[in-house]
Amino acid sequence: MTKPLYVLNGPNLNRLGMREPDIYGHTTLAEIEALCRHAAGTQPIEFRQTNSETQLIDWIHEATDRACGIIINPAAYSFTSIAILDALKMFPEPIIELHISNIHRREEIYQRSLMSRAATAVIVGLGARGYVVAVQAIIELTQREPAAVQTP
Ligand code: CA2
Repeated sequence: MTKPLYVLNGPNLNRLGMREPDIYGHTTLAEIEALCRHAAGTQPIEFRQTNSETQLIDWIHEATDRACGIIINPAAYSFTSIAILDALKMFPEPIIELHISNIHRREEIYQRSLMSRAATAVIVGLGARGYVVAVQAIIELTQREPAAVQTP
């Protein structure tokens, strides 16, 4: 059975497309979900959003038992949550951390994501298109054969 890909979204991202379009664009989270499903083709996706840190941690634990990869936009928890970082560190498959905006061009409080230490790759600043790129990349990463063990 094909393992699902988890696409997890943190606080306030349910308001995308409604405010601050100069930073986050005009695309709503529902539209982003549709883009992800289209990009994923036959790969099943669990696409979720929560405003709760606890819920994100529980979903990462759930993913650890059943997912082939995680794409996560932890939003503001990127800069504060060691608990989410610890949960991500337990996840054995590829993780892509994603931010719609280029956090490195923003105010200092938005620049140092704690999550990046656990991420296989990080995508920032591509807007909603970043999710499509992340889905394509993580499918490629998860389908890659593990490196052959060299025997003498
Ligand atoms: O660029 C991103 O994807 C962020 O993760 C978004 C977070 C922000 O704290 C990060 O620095 C970068 C904030 C999400 C706030 O969502 C909004 C949605 C609609 C309108 C305003 C904010």
